[in-house]
Formats: sequence, structure tokens, C-alpha cells
Amino acid sequence: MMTLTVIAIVLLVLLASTIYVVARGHAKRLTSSGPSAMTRAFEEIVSREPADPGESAVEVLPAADMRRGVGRARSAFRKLFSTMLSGSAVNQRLWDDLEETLLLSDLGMELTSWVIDGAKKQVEAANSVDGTTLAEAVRQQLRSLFVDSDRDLEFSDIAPTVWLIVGVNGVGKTTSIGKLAAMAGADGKRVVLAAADTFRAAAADQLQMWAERTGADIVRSVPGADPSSVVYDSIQRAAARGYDLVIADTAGRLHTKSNLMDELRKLRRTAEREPAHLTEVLLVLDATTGQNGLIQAREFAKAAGITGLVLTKLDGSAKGGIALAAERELGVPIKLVGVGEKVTDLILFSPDEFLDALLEVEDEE
Ligand SMILES: Nc1nc2c(ncn2[C@@H]2O[C@H](COP(=O)(O)OP(=O)(O)OP(=O)(O)O)[C@@H](O)[C@H]2O)c(=O)[nH]1
Ligand SMILES: [Mg+2]
Repeated sequence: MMTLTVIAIVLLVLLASTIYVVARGHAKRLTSSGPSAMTRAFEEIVSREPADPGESAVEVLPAADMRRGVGRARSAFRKLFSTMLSGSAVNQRLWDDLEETLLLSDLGMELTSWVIDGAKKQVEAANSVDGTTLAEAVRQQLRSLFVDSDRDLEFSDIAPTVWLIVGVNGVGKTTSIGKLAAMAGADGKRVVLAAADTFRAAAADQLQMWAERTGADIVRSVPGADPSSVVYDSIQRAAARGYDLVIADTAGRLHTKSNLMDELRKLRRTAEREPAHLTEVLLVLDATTGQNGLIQAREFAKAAGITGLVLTKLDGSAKGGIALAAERELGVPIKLVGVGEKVTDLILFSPDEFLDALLEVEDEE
């Protein structure tokens, strides 16, 4: 009887721990399984009642969608693709238009030639003069430029997880952190923001505003303080209070300043030390700067070991091709795109959704 009771207890404990591990596994990531992942996150946030006045005052806003986000970049492609899909024959004029559109989208000379050469081969192999075949071939070529990589934002199994956000001046680091805090908060994560941009006096105030809007905690220091010590203090606070996630803001810096790049390496080392678990170093790129941003990006990749890209200001850019060029150049996936200044204007990136938004011609108003 005694033995049976012990076996029953052991089995119950095993069952409970299996359920716990499976449940944890599910809660591990912010996934980009489609637009629904983020839409759901923001629907939750807007419907949440603040526990007390002043807490989490995120306004009610519809979640952003990729189509609206790529609005300007879309118009050039739309013209070209409507011509192709209306059944017009593949002729030299169409090839020239394709080349011009790709170059203007800032895909770059080399990748543009690669896309066109590949599309030519496909059209020849299909023995077709139909524009529809060309449209499909171009889409396939563009799709294959995206790196084949996991785009989920990673959480460590053991809290606190740390995400480090880096990039040159004014690209949208702090704004993206605010949006990310809202997204993670809606996903049930407890977040602390580390104001490790101690260079600009107003930087911590800007981050504090985002903390207040999204219900996140914040750790800040005096202007001129060592950024690594702010990250360290944030990690200690997260560990002490059982927070899930530390998102660290850093000062904008030029890739040519070697002392500032050394500082990034130091920040990274701090964020890697126990009890912290660094899972993401996100490089923020401004889509409106096009190809120029890529040179800087390479240096950041070397210094900070980036795990993903955040492409901001896509809403204000006609250069959709930069998304593909950036991934190809750096070999790391775009994980998020910024499509406006509102808290919900951040989208978990999916290459197929992006290409649909850029190239689809139906349902035009
Ligand atoms: N239209 C648009 N504006 C954006 C987006 N992301 C950021 N911005 C704007 O870009 C400007 C700079 O944003 P910040 O977040 O302060 O940029 P930062 O990289 O933190 O700047 P520094 O800390 O000075 O290096 C602000 O006016 C933001 O509102 C976006 O996705 N779309
Ligand atoms: Mg900033």
C-alpha cells in the first residue's frame, strides 16, 4: 500500500513537471508565425485594465500591417507587376523597367544583376513570353535572397533574458525599445529598460516616457555614467524582482569611433555574465538611408556580434530593396520592422508577408 502511494506521488510529480516544461517551451518566444502573432499581442495590451492610475497607459490603436508599412516602396513595384501580370509579353522594355525598379529600391547593382540573370534563366527554361512567368520568377529570386534563419525573438529558459539594442545615431533605437517593451508586456513578460545611453542627457527621459507608457520598470543613472554599470544594475534588479526581460538602450555611435565600438564589446560582456542571459543583440537600421547604412552595419556586426536586424522607418522609405540587401550583406535575419512612430508600429518580420505587401497588385483602392 505504502509502495503504491509512493509510486503514485512520483508519477504525479513527473506529470506536473512535464506539463510545466512543455508550457515553458511554448512561452519561450515571440514568434513571427504571421501577422496574427503581433496583432494578438497588441489586442491584449489595449484591452488590459491598468491596476492603478498612471500604470501602463498605452492608448488604443490598431496594430500596424505590412501593406500600409511598405506603402511608398510598394508603388514602384506595383506599376511594374501590374504590367507583368496583365499578360503583357516579356520584352526588352520590361527587362529595363525591372532593372530600374530594383536599382531604385536600393537593392544594389550586384543583387539586381543576380535577380535579373536568375529570372532570365527561369523564363527561358519555361519557354514562355508571358509576363506572369516573369513576375513569378522575380518573386522567387527575391525570396531566395532572404537568409534561411529563425526570426523569433529568443528568450532564455532561465530569467533574466537580455536584449541589447545598438546602432548609429537617430535610427530609431529608443523608439523601437518602447514598442518592443509594449509587445513583450502584452506577451506576459515583465520588462525592465536599461537606460545605458548615458551620453545624451535627454536619452534617459525619453526611455522613461516609454517605460511609463508600457508599464515597464527602468534603471537609469547620471549623464556620463558608465553604460555597462547601468546594464549591470538593471540585470541585478531584474534578478532580484523576478523580471523576465532586460532591454538595454545604447547611445547612437558611429562605426568609425573605435573607443565607442570597444564600449559596445564591454556592454556585451556585461550582458553575458551570470545571472544574465544575452539572447539578442539587435542592430537598428534606418530604411531611408538605403545602401549607406550597410557599411556601418558591417562594423557593428563585427563589434557586437548581432543576432538580428530591426529595419525602421520603412513607412517613410521608397527603398524596399534595402531589406533584402541588408540581410544578404550581413547574413543575419531582419526580426522586426518599424512602420511609424506609434507604439504599435512594429511588426515581427516575415519575408513572405513582406514580399506579398511589396509585390501584390490586387485589391487596390
Ligand atoms: N516614421 C517613423 N519614424 C520613426 C520610426 N522609428 C523611429 N522613428 C522616429 O525617428 C526619430 C529618432 O528615433 P529615436 O528612437 O530617438 O532614435 P535613436 O536611435 O534612439 O536616436 P539616438 O539615441 O539619438 O541615437 C524619432 O523622431 C522617432 O519617432 C519608424 O519606424 N517610422
Ligand atoms: Mg536613443
